[in-house]
Amino acid sequence: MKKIAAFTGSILMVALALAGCSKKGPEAKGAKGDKKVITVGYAQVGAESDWRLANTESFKSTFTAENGYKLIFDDAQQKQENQIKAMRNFIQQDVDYIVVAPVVETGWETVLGEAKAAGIPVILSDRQMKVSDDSLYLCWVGGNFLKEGRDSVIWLNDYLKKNGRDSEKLNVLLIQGTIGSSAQVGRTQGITEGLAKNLNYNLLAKQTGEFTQAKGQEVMESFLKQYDDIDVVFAENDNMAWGAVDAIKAAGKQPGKDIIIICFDAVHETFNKMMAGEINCAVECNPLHGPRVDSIIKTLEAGGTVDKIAYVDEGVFDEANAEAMLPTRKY
Ligand code: GYE
Repeated sequence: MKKIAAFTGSILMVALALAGCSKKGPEAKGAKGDKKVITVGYAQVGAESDWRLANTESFKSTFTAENGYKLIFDDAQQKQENQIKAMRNFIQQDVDYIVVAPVVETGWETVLGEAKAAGIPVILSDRQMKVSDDSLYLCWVGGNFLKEGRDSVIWLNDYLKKNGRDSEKLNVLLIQGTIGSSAQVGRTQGITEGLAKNLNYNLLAKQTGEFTQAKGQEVMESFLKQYDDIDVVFAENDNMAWGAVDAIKAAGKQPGKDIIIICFDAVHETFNKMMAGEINCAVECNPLHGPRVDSIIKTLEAGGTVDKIAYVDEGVFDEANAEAMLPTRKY
């Protein structure tokens, strides 16, 4: 049985809808005394970045048989149509929960409606969806991308001040993530709004690097051909920043010195690059959502309530604290 009784607040409506549609009875629990195995289908974005690999690992190591789960994992290779197909497969297999990290924000109503009609709760993790009716999904847990974007510019403001460069005019470039993903939308908004508050910042251009290292490098190469005076590069994830670092070196410039590099995620390799002085700042985005989704499901199974939206706490790291922080980092 879908344990969806006793929801409160904004979740009440979806609980009622799901409970009404639920087609499984207590008999689904198996023989008396048996512990029910919970089947979870995870529609993952892809394997585009180190953050994503850490996220996949977090789900695979959490949703194990020992922990009472059967995990059906699907890699959508960064394509929404593949994710929708995966969700339909999960519905057909009558899983207990669907978990999705939606590649983009929009276009989910139909498949969410199908899950709802089948009585299967949908939990969003990592990226968000923008849907006309929020009761189509149960809840979401992930990073606060708008705040991450804002934090990155706050770091830049402080850094320039500390280095006596706060009255300098600076040319800025932005390498964006997958266009239309909530990680891109939030970070771009936070960055561009932050930059617009200071007339010294001149945003020359922004272009997507699809959250991959290869694309990030390509975009940086073309930026370097177009502009000879680049002061700051924001890359909306670590891997694109690594690609940018390589492109800058190949162009005979020093990343982190000639050009300030700021990125998002803060996985181990970025700490190494901050310690080597090639990346200046990394705004944290925590990928370890497996245990968070596990705890949501356990709460629901016990008849409890969960928050509709839950943001994870995230920090900001830079050259000054990278070495001290690295041993404490889990990804
Ligand atoms: O920053 C990036 C990944 O959605 C927060 O997706 C996630 C982003 C992350 O590919 O590295």
